[in-house]
Amino acid sequence: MRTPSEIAEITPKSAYQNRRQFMAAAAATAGVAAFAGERFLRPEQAVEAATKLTTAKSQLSLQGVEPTAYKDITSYNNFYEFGTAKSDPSENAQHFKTYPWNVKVSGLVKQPKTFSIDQLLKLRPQEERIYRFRCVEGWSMVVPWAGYSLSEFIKECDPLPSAKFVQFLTLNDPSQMPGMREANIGWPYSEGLRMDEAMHPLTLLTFGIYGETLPNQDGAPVRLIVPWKYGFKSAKSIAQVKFLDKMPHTTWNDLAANEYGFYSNVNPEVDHPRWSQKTERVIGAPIWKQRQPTLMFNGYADQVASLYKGMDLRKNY
Ligand SMILES: Nc1nc2c(c(=O)[nH]1)N[C@H]1C(S)=C(S)[C@@H](COP(=O)(O)O)O[C@H]1N2
Ligand SMILES: [Mo]
Repeated sequence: MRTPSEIAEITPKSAYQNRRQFMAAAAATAGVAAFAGERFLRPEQAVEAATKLTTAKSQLSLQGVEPTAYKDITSYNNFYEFGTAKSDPSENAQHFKTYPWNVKVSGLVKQPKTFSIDQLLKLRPQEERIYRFRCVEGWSMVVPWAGYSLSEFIKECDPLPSAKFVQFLTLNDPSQMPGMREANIGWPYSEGLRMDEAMHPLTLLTFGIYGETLPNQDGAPVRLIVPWKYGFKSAKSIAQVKFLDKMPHTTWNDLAANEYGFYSNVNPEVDHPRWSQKTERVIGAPIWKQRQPTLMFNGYADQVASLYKGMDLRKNY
């Protein structure tokens, strides 16, 4: 997804790896075993084990579709706070602290509120939602998410009638997220939805995959999933939710407005300026099934097309 101008601003991976080697060497000098790397530098941060989630089946799941392997979902990631390569998040997010965790709700609400992750996890019964997932870069997966409709959470937030948009902000903690210092992006990661999109039952407040809590690299402890939109709309590791009367600024739109719009509905008819969106590469599929046609609204047209009635989807990309 990197635009030409950003590439210059993002430290090359080799330089980043050199810095890690340097840190390990510095630790050795300080009398700490170098072979253990950063793990030894931060002994207080244990790797969180995944916890089982009890989920009910949902009518909104895809039927008769084979989900992508757990290994692929958890090792081929975009999470720039932990680096820009697909393998960076699974390598660099291992010590990310996702408990305790709070989500702060503010803006156009009856009164600001803070929800702990424990409150959020049990606010509504967890459902398994098997959804298609399509990244704007042209690859796709099928993921068995766990969560409940974002609308259920929004009802608990008591937004005012003047709220027309909702913004999601990722945790802003460069001390834990090494990629934030490498990539020159206006952190924290910001995304947003129109209120009717946010209230649509398919929009999922997401806590898990494959019946377990989210691995850090997939956006633990809570993220958004909007299955008919390109993946970058689905903000990870959400720490703040704001209700607004105006469209919020969003990270990828700030970086390249001509390439990444606010709506970002999956649409095979509207190409990205630098590549076609007509087909997608299916991650983990056998070679003869690796390319498939991209579907309008990622296959969810029957459910969501009415949200955009009368809108020019070429202008509102
Ligand atoms: N905070 C944050 N959220 C993010 C991103 C990111 O870099 N930072 N990347 C987005 C993009 S481009 C995609 S495709 C999905 C990837 O989710 P996955 O790694 O769980 O497949 O997360 C989205 N959410
Ligand atoms: Mo993406």
